[in-house]
Amino acid sequence: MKFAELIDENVEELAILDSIDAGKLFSTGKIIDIPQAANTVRYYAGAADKIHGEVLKMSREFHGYTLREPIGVVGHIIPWNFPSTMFVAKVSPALAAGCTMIVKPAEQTPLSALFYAHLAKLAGIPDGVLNVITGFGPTAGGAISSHMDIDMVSFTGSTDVGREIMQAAAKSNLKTVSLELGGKSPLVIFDDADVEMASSLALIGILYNKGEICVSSSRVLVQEGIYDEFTKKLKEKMEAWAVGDPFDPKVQQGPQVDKRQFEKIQSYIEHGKREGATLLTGGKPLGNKGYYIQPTVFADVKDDMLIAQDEIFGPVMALMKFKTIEEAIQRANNTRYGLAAGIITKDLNVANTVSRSIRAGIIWINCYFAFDRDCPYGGYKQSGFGRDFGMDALYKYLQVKSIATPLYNSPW
Ligand code: TXE
Repeated sequence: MKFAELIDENVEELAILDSIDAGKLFSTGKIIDIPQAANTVRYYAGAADKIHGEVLKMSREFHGYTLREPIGVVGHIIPWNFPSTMFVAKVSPALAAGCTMIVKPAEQTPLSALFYAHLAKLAGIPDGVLNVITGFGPTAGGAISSHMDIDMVSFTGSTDVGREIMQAAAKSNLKTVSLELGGKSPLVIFDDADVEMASSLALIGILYNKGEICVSSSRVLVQEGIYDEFTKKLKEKMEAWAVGDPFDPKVQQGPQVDKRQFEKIQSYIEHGKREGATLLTGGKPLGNKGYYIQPTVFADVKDDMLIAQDEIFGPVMALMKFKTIEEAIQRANNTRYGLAAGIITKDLNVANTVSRSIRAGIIWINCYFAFDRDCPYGGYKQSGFGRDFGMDALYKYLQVKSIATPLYNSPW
């Protein structure tokens, strides 16, 4: 609770650090990321004294019960796109579970992690419990995933690195692994949707945090009856979107995190053009200084195009037209990922059918990005396994011990 209080007292500093490091909007850091980080810490602080096992219904001769014990030493390897959110999402349930831990922030964004460690110390968390080690992936991250004395690694990042971490865990001490990986999330918009609302959700879904968010709505499937009207509105809104200095309160999109990401996004844009998708808007860097990219939409995207299959992690949307609900479900699932999905419809039957048919860990109906500290967050398929947030995240840092004792005289 004290740690959460200190985060609240340092909202501006933390938001500034994340903006400097990642190009994130200072305003959203100050209003959303950092206050929510404090609330997440508070949520798990409240859970810390509510961890208990069960009394077992063993055969009549035994009294049996389970204990939930901390899994041990945890290595958290986190990415750069939400440095504060990721830090607290990993650290606070592990602390509540009674684990000790080492956090390795991404090399692009180490500053807020170091500041959180400082605040944790001020809050009275004993030395050695919460440790932060900065460094690069293959060296510092690799040392964590292959370490013989680390009991678990909790990772958020790319699918390729997730694979490497699993291999390192298997080759070392078989540590428990939790992976939150990439996504290519569909937003499915049906004919009965309010086009104004649907186009705004699609816009935010791809442009929030400059598209550097694993649950971005990077594939937008629109039913044919409203496709033309939707496309027109979306284009207008995209072209009015303000890109620039993340400290300017009027700006809605800052620069991409670094040169590598900036170049990766551009190479996908070039791919989209070569693959024959229609460039509806954007498609170029913005200005000649800094890693800014125009909000970009490709229309007429086919499922097998690279821009429909790979995680671009930037402000680039793949727009598709569909006819029937069956086609929408089949195409929404036509991806190796399974992190999130959105559905926009007024028809409850359609919403229920589609939400149960899409293989993804989070489904948003008539909304998008409905995050909450109480809402488990994680993937199906190659988006990984294990959950952050909610009580599921607490349980992943705990292991179950069964204890049995004869109830009366020993049966043997
Ligand atoms: O991620 P990496 P990168 C996706 C997104 C992005 C792509 C590449 O598509 O364009 O990944 O980003 C550490 N052993 N996501 O290269 O490399 C690294 O130091 C152990 C999706 O930045 O996965 C950092 O701390 N650790 C994603 C963390 O892993 C290693 C968020 C993430 O970096 C390591 C970020 C290794 N061998 C990128 N190599 C999401 N799911 O939100 C790197 N790391």
